[in-house]
Amino acid sequence: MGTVEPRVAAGTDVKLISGGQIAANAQSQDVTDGFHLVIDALKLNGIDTVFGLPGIPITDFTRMAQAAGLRVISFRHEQNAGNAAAIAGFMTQKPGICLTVSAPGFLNGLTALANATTNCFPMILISGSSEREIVDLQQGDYEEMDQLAIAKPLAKAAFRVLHAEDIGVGIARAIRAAVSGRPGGVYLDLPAKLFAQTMDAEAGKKSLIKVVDPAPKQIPGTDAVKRAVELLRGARKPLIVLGKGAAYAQADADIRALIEKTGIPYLPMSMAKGLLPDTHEQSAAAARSYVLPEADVVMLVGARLNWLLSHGKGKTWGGKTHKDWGGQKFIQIDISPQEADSNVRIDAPVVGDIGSCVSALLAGIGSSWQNPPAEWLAAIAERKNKNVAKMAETLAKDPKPMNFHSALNVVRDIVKANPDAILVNEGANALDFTRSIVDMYKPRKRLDVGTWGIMGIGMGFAVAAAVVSGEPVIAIEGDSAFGFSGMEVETICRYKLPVCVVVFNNNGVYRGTDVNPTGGPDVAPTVFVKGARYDKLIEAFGGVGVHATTPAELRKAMEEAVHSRKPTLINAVIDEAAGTESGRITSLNPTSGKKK
Ligand SMILES: Cc1ncc(C[n+]2csc(CCOP(=O)(O)OP(=O)(O)O)c2C)c(N)n1
Ligand SMILES: [Mg+2]
Repeated sequence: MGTVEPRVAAGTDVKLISGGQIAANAQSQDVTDGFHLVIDALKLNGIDTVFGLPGIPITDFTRMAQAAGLRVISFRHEQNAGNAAAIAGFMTQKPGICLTVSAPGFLNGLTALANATTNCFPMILISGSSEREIVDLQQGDYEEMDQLAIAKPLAKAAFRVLHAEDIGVGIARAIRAAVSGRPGGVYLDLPAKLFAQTMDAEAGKKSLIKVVDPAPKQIPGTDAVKRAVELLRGARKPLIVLGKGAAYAQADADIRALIEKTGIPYLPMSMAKGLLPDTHEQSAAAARSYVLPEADVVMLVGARLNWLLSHGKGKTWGGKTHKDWGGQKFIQIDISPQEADSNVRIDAPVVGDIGSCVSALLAGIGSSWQNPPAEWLAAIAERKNKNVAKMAETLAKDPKPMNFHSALNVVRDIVKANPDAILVNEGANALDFTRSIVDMYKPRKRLDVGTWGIMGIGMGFAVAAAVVSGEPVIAIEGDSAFGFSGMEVETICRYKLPVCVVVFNNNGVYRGTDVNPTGGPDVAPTVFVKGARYDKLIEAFGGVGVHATTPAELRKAMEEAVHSRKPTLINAVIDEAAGTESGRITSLNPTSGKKK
């Protein structure tokens, strides 16, 4: 890395010394350095865990952070460390920290940062970077890249710190940007030289900032609340949609009170499942395709009208064509004033943090609230009961080989018996079936592919969920999905985390039945090695591997895993013909216009 030339704070008489000496010197009373200032700034702000992967220029940082009492969780690939940081942020409302090396490590972490921004998860990607003078002149430094410029469009905010005395401000700005307003991913660029810069310890300490009120409440306007309450009061067929913003807000008691006091049926989006138990009588989840087009007033709580809600229009909402408005009026509770009208007219935007908005609405509805008309509730109950009965029938079957339903019937029981366990979920069929079959009972217990439907979150989320909560984690993984982060089973074993990974092995992406139309030796692009034994993978690292071909075997293995808290990977063999193309979103596939 060449010699270090620390920029020294004015008024100090610190000598220029080499990197090795700095570390030794930094332990003396009067000198500190970039390494320690970053660590101290994080600790000062209540950060207790860092997810990352060591290498130049942050190897020593990871050692020093551990020595200073931070928990440093080291991964096998930065994307997984980044996903861990992002979901830790979602679970705790504190920014999750991901630490990477320069250029390639930074790029590996960037997908997680972009995904965090898209999903409104607060995280800070801290990447070391190479010599600015060389990078900016493009003179070919080791891992040369203008990382700040690349991160900017994908992050909520991006900063670079060049001088040790600015570290306090840099960390403070990164924390505020990550958690205030709509949370998101923040990039913090720390050039190699910064870590070794020294300054007077006392001045260094004074330069740090403990962020006061990092995510200030945002109180909605009284007019906006009144407008929303009136619209809701006049509704004949009201519906509430809970999004993951509502789960993030940790306003669980007030959200439940609002739903129960108004008597309005609600739909939880995927990661809002469990905000109220999925078995709640007001849940309309099992009658989704009935309530969306039928509702006349829909209140969105921390849910955006993006593709997951068919943009609030089209046939899903009762519109004539895929672009037509269905006629619903919308109330939207969201922290971002720019969210309303993104897709359809929002008649009553309520802008503020979810907690403040929901409590204002609770006050606004008062004590003389009339439940929605009985016909509306009865019509929903009728559809719901019918669908639930139909599902129960399907779940009771015991086909050979095991299919998604018979396997998920087991998972459903295990989650019911362990409502504090966290469920991580990715795949296509493995995702969609799990979401609709496995009931959640508590808030923020379901973590999944989110807004992008991204594969690869599995093991990063599972590690973070276990580290942050100490609760058992159950990861239901499509075999393709698992492959994106599968090497982290070593990380799970290394930290002895109570994670039970269940690979739904149907021999491929969506299905294992495709064939190569040319008859050539290559298998079809969606097909993997048939009969693969993913359970063997975890055995290499001392974990428990189980091969399960029946629901009974799966049940036994899952019960043991949750009970023993031992790292476990169950290879659950699923009928390779059971899945559908893209799971539930087959229609998003473009179809060829060319006649075959
Ligand atoms: C990063 C990323 N790459 C690719 C995809 C496309 N994709 C969607 S689901 C999926 C895998 C589905 O197969 P599997 O996980 O085995 O689930 P199954 O349907 O077989 O249960 C893929 C590759 C994606 N969503 N994200
Ligand atoms: Mg599969």
